[in-house]
Amino acid sequence: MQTSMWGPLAGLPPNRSFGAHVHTGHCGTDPLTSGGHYQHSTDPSVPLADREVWLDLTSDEHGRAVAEVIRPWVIPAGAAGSVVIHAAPTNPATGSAGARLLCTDVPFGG
Ligand SMILES: [Cu+2]
Repeated sequence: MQTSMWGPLAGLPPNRSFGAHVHTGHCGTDPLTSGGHYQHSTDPSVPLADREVWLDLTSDEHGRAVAEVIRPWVIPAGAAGSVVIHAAPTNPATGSAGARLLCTDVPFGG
C-alpha cells in the first residue's frame, strides 16, 4: 500500500516556489487550525522529507503548477485532514515553509 497525491493548481502568483504539506487538522478561519505536519514516523533518524508528505511546487509564468508525491505507506483515517500551501519552499532541515497561504481539506485514509 502507498499514498500518492497529484494536484494541478492555477491562480498562483507567477514564477514562485511554495512549500506544501499534509497537515494533521482540518482547515479553519485561523490558519493554525490545520495543525502541524502529518508524520508517518517520529523516528529522528529518518529525514523529515521521508516521514512527512511534502508537495512543494513552483508556478509557471501563468501562475499554474503541479505537485506530485508518492509515499510507501498509507495515512491512517483520521490522522491527517488537509493540505496547506505555504509562502516559501520547505526548508529540508526544519520542515518550515513560511506563512500558511491556502488550505484545503482532504479525506485521507481508508
Ligand atoms: Cu505545512
